[in-house]
Amino acid sequence: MLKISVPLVWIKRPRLASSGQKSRNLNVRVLSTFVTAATSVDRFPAPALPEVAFLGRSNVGKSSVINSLLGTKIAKTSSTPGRTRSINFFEVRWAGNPRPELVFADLPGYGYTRVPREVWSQWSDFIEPYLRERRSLALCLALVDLNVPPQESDTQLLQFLQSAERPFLMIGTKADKLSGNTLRKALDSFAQEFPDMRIVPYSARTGLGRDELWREIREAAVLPQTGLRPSG
Ligand SMILES: Nc1nc2c(ncn2[C@@H]2O[C@H](COP(=O)(O)OP(=O)(O)O)[C@@H](O)[C@H]2O)c(=O)[nH]1
Ligand SMILES: [Mg+2]
Repeated sequence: MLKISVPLVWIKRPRLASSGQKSRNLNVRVLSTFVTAATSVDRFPAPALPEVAFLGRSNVGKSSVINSLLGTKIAKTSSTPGRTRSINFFEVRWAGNPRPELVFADLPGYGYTRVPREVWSQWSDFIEPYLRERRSLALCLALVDLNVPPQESDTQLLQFLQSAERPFLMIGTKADKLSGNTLRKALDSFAQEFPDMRIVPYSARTGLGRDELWREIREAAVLPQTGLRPSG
């Protein structure tokens, strides 16, 4: 399998916060609104806010990670792989602030072999144009299931993001299913497969990795470093 080496500078450095020490530990509620489910480029919402895309194979836990970050069940989860056929956009704002700050995009999962032709045509019709051309896309989160060995399709996605020069971060999902030792082994196997790439272990069940991921999102989207995170 092809090895990819990604420089550590992929994630943009944060702009220095002007909000200062006082607001650092603020724990503000995050509110989210469903915007639209787009199945073609002309249906994408206007690229007005920094956007975070959630990518990964079907069933890896994309919608669950979104819900855990937002502290709500806004993104539909399913135990049947291949359910999301559209890019689902969600606006995110902090409680008390009337305007949204960023957008989350839940993308259709790849690697669902039962409908390869359909998935391929989706990829070329609107997913690839989205990833290549979306001006507002600030960060791609490439989700991998820590309970499944690294897959060829994950390598392909990471290669694609690299070739498109998109900042990205790997998220290792369903970490709660592994004990300390097996978790370490799983992380090692991903580190071997994808050297120099950071992977954040995550659990939508326990909240492991949530604060760290919020920090990464705020930095990539150049949002003030206020310590904002869902309180509910
Ligand atoms: N144990 C555990 N299960 C999870 C976690 N995240 C997702 N799942 C389960 O994995 C399945 C697929 O999740 P979903 O978010 O719909 O995946 P998507 O297809 O990538 O959007 C569902 O049955 C979830 O309950 C997690 O952190 N821990
Ligand atoms: Mg989903």
